[in-house]
Amino acid sequence: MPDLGFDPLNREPPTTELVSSFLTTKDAYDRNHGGIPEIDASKHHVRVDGAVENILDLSISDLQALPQHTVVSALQCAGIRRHTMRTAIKEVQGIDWFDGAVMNCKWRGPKLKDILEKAKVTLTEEEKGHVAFASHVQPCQEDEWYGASIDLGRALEEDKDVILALEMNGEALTKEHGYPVRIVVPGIAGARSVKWLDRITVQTVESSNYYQQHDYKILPPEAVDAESAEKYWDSTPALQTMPVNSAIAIPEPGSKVKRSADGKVMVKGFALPSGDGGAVVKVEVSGDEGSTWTEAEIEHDVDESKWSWRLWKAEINIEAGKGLKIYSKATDKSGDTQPKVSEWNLRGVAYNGFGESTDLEVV
Ligand SMILES: Nc1nc2c(c(=O)[nH]1)N[C@H]1C(S)=C(S)[C@@H](COP(=O)(O)O)O[C@H]1N2
Ligand SMILES: [Mo]
Repeated sequence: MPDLGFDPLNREPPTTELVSSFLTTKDAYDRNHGGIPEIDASKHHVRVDGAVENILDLSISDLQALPQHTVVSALQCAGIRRHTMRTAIKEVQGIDWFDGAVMNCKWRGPKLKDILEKAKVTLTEEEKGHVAFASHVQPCQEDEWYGASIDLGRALEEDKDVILALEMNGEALTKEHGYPVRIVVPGIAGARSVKWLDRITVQTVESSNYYQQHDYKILPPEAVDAESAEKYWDSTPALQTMPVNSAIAIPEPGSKVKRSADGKVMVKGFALPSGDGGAVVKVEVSGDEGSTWTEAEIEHDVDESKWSWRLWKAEINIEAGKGLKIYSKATDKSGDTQPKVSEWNLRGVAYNGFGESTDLEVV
């Protein structure tokens, strides 16, 4: 395992800031397993190979010359809300992410589908292929390179909107977020949206990279520590689609909240659709541990899409007191909704129990 000799950049913004704008144009979370490279875009290439008739070697200007697509999509770390899983259930392994490991951005670049059509994939549908993405520009903590893969079927489906993003919110990607090119796979755990992309390979197996094989999986509950997890990694599928989710940004946990004259409190947050479920259509909020729910008002935005988050707000009735809790619960178009608590797993990924703000003092 490479010893990087430094700690990669991993941080998230406060959720109060996140919900201040529909598009996350500043201060998006950072998740890195290695360093952040300085890449000269004029020398950067993406090689497309594997089970294809035509091997391609695409420069950034080649990518810019292809038809460009704009996709507004949330991108979230699989570990988002891990803090709630470890505090609500029991200890897990991984960075202690709160609710802010998500950004909602306008991505732009060529479609992966168009590139694979140029390369002419030779696998048939029955062969159930995979498309592997890789970045070899620098080593990571657990592997010499970073890689991930998704199903070939998803890559080829027009309306899954998988793109090679050159831009984020109308500007070239920043180096932190993958300049000059990253994959963006809407609806899928952020781990598969490979930054500083330099290779796309069509193959019959998943990416062999550590982060596809030995991380980012919902291990069964029998895996309780690193040792007992070992025998489950190979048989557990790689995490792909993310579950419907929501989080409360305001009031912040631990804060003192003053009710209005008629006993109400304003609650604000965001909600994320499940990987294939279509947009979030309903958000409910409860100030009495889930006995009664108030439907939140979903704020609409010109840029919203089936992959984007929804910001919401609700005025709820709540009794005065200490140590109080507010819950949120989102439902998407296909009816996917959040359970009160979702199943514990060792790596604390894909937590989607009710959104919560705890330890509130309401006066
Ligand atoms: N090359 C590379 N790509 C990567 C990663 C990485 O460490 N290296 N981290 C992945 C993970 S786990 C996530 S959640 C997202 C984070 O993207 P961001 O840093 O732009 O927020 O990038 C993904 N792509
Ligand atoms: Mo991640």
